[in-house]
Amino acid sequence: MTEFKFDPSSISVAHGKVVFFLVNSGTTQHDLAIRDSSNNRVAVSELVSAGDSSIFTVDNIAAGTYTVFCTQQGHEASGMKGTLTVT
Ligand SMILES: [Cu+2]
Repeated sequence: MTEFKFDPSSISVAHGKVVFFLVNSGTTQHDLAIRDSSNNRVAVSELVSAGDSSIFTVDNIAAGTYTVFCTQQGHEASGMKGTLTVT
């Protein structure tokens, strides 16, 4: 995570338990939230400070196409989002 993007911005995983290793290589706080195609927020990580890292576990995610985004003000609009494909 940096200002203002996720790298990689496109992620594919198998359904079920998913573990994200979040690394904030930027200069401000970021998080990673997941919303489904109906705009329901499925999960959100803790805030990760600049230079810090965090394990983010989602216990049971169903197959589908999701959007990942940063919930911090203005970050998604600045490009901090991506696609999570769950098969
Ligand atoms: Cu952010």
